[in-house]
Amino acid sequence: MGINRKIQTLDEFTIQQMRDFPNATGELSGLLRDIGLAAKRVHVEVNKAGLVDILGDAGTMNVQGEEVKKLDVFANNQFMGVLQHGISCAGIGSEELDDIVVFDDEISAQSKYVCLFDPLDGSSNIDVNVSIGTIFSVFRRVSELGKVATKEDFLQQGINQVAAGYIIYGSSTMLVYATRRGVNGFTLDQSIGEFTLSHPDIKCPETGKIYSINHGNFFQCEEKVQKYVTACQNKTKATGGPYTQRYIGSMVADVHRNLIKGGIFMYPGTLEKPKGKLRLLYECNPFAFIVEVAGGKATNGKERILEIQPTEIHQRTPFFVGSKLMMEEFEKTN
Ligand code: AHM
Repeated sequence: MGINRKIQTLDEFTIQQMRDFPNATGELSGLLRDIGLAAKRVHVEVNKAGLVDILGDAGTMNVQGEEVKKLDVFANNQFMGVLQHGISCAGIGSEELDDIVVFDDEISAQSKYVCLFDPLDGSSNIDVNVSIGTIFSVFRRVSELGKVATKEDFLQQGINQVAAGYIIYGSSTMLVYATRRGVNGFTLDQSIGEFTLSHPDIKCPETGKIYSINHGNFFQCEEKVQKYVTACQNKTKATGGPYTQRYIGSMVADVHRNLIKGGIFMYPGTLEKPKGKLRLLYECNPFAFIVEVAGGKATNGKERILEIQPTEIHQRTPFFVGSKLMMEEFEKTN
């Protein structure tokens, strides 16, 4: 029987990438494998969300003062669990946790990496069967190996990310991750329970026709954003349009679509929330890294997301991300 050599699993792919670096220890591959395992467990629960009692609120609020859904709690526990029990991660920061958690066992203290994640982004969409996702960001520690990780390991500029990625629980479940070398997408093949390479070397189209923003906030946004959105609405064939507005309210799905098809995603500051809604460390930084590696751009409207020096784990920022030329047109708007 012939072997289909075209199929490459996430593990095989990361190990193959590692072979190009003779000094690599395999820790990053291990970390990605751990994340893949948690993602598969979350995938199973997301898929039966309508059948069992995991819909609805868990009855608590997260540290952002938002309702925590039961699947959020489950996903958080899964990602935290695999990272704590693996050998590659010295500590985590999560949207669902008030503060960072550093692992103080001997093996974790020797681990090179820390990981920040949003275990289930777009959770308000769970009850209505809309795509949701997990987002993660990996940094090399700046603190001394052998000791427990510190806050400084987490409060690094996004430019220092070693890897970043997301899992989208959609019509199929996909894991997409970036290192400086490229962005690759893996689709979960349920027949073998493995993420397999389906979208090698993803590039974000230079331009596109999709703009994604919550229009309900239009009159709350600064003038520059209003002008750009109006310009998007006024695009004609002659000026590269017409444009299409697409906004699911699940950032993983919105940015994933724009990454593949070309487009711009915006979550600006509003009068009520001048810093916007999205979190720098585990929502914007990872997507900024992925989209930049794929050839696009990401800013807070004034500066590059990846150059912002974070001061707190849960800080928010306005976020604009997408195809290079669309981002440049937005930047030029005044
Ligand atoms: P969540 O973690 O509570 O789901 O919030 C994050 C989500 C993003 O996925 C999405 O882009 C945004 O919130 C949508 O917010 P809004 O409903 O204000 O447009």
